[in-house]
Amino acid sequence: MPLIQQWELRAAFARRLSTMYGSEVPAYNTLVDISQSVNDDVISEMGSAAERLGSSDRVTAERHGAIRVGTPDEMAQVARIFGAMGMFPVGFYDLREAAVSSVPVVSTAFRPIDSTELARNPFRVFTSMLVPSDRRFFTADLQQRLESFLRRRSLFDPALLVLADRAEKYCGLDESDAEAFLTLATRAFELSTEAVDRAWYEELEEVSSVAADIGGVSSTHINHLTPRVLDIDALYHRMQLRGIEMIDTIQGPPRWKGPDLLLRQTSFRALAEPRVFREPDGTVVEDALRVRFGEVEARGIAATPRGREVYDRLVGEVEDKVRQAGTNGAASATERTAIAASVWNRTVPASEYGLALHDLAYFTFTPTRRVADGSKPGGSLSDLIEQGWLTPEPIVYEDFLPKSAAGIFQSNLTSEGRRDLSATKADNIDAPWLAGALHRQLHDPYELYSGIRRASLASSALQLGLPTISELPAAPTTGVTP
Ligand code: OOG
Ligand code: NI
Repeated sequence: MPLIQQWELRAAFARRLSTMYGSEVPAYNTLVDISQSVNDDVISEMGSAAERLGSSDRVTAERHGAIRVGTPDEMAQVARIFGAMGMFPVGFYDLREAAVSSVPVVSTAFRPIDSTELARNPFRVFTSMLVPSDRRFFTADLQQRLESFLRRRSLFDPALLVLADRAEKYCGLDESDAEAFLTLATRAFELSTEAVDRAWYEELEEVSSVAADIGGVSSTHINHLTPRVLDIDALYHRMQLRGIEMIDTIQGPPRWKGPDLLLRQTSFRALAEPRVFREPDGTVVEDALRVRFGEVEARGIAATPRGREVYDRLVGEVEDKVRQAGTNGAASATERTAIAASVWNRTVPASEYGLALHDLAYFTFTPTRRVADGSKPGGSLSDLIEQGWLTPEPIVYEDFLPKSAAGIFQSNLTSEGRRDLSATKADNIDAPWLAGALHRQLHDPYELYSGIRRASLASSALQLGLPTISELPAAPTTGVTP
């Protein structure tokens, strides 16, 4: 029997989740339709330039999902299921710190990591894990009851995990195993029809809606599935015209005169979905919960550590200016957009060439100049770019932004939750800790991007007849300082 390869499992799983989520949350289908029509318009207007950050096939199929689990063991099981599909944990996000509201989770993203696999299908899943031991959110008593509730549940069919390990070991599955794996994996993320214990759910909800969504029920579900759009401002506008209530802002960098950088995201507000509850007196009633929403995103070029510092600095600068501009409180969304664009236009080089020259974003390189006039290539990467020896091609940002993720979580919470501000972070839950819990290497996003850049520089060096090309800028760049 032919082997269904891991990337085929990944692509098929993304399609099945999309069908399943669309049947559960029909507004998601509207979002996908509008995204598609925006993308068609951008491609017909801009032609091949629209495909600078990914082919139209890749962008059309591209999704990210978000899931939430309760324990390190559940997280490790998730890692096996995604490992089956060639998706590896990348990055550590501490939403406990990044969010203003009560979001007691830490997260990573499972995704393919090498260029070939990303080009085949870049499906990624933002995966969050509850931290019941964090005293800023949970008392010792609640922690103990929450952990024992979580210990008693099992999110994944043992048969699914067996198939997952098989797929990882053999780099794929035969057809019948693939079918079983995809069926079980998709089913694991369906919304359960089981009755929710009202008192337990509400007790957790007082602390955090996210805690209730994770630990208040005995199964997990996909929280959202996010299509990629080439013009997020156009999409935002079209959704509003359709009467869909959007959150106030587009998270991430503003629309400005330069190329898309990092990630811009927005969402429509969580919709009421019917759920069954068991009341304290034992009666079972139908009610509704608002937890799942629809998100959409525009992906840009991956920023280097230096570019990221500039980004973070500009976020702060824009916030300060917005505060100053607000007459009674904060400035309007329109004012904010204008302020952000002017700060960016003033500070950041507005071309791929400028971003590469100042080492603000990641690129691969193609040798473009011929040795005709006797001149010889040499010097730093910046020199080679400036003298036209190398032409940059952007590397797409495949990860997430903690501030945007916090904003996405927050904008869809029914309440702020409760947090003990006198308590401080008292644990060692960080990237190395998470790697231990996952029993796998936790990849550093910067190392992955710079690995792709280094490989391209090595091949460029060979073609230009240079011993090596260092990816580090030779001297501090002028103008743009983090
Ligand atoms: C995850 C929120 C973060 C993103 O795209 O930044 C996120 C969640 O709500 O579970 O999905
Ligand atoms: Ni998301």
